[in-house]
Amino acid sequence: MATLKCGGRVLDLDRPHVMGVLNVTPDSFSDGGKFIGREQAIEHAHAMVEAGATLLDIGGESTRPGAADVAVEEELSRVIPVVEALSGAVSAVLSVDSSKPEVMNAAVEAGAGMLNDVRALREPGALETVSGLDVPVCLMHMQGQPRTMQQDPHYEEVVTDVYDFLMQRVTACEDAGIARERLILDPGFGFGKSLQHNLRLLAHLDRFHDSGFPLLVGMSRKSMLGMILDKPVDQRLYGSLAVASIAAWQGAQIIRVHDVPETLDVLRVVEAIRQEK
Ligand code: 7PJ
Repeated sequence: MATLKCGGRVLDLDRPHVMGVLNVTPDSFSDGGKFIGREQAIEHAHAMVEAGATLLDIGGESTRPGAADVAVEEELSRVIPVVEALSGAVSAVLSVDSSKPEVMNAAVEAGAGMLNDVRALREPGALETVSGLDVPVCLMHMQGQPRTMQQDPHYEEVVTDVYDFLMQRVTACEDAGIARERLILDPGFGFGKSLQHNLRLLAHLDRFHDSGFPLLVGMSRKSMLGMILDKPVDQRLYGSLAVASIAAWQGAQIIRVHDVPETLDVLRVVEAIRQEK
């Protein structure tokens, strides 16, 4: 059985998992800062775990296209109290979505069992910091920086380019003393990618799965769905479920979503079919 050791918890990687998004930012695009209040965030976290989320991804820095940078003190004050309140109180693995070494350190100290870095540990000090922590880390591909990444994304061949980037980050991690067994990969849907880039990556996700690393994907409510459907963010549930099922079918083990119970139904059905492959 393939497993992932997340601090005190062990995740069975032979089946797909739902990671519930818990934003503690005032400007996150898809829930409009609805869960910015600490009490509300914690309440929402409990609801997602009760609905079956086995991971929660707690983020205090909005990485939506055009979003402003957040100072480290501000990010710490948004994220750490929520991790402290949930650690020990919920059965889910607590993941913290951050690129800042200070936040990563404090998060694991407060009980986080996983780190999620949209910059794939490219910030100064991030590799060294994670090397000293004993939790898995998700390495995500992003071209450019959130503020400008959607202006003119460009690839020679998007699947190969993203794959090669992730393998380079795997090597950088190993060189820094981070064991392969701690690494999770994510092609980074929507991060410096056109609609066609995103669709090609999803259509060829099995290539990433073939690398042998656990795969995390996040497409929930994203603008790639808005572009296909011509619908605003609050009307992208069915589109989100469609892409979740296509990712799970190709072996993605962690699906990062806003709509937990709906996605769980989809994953159960996909998994039942996959058993017969
Ligand atoms: C992702 C993420 C993603 C990983 C966000 C949003 C934007 N982390 N953080 N993968 N997206 N690993 O939720 O729409 O796709 S923030």
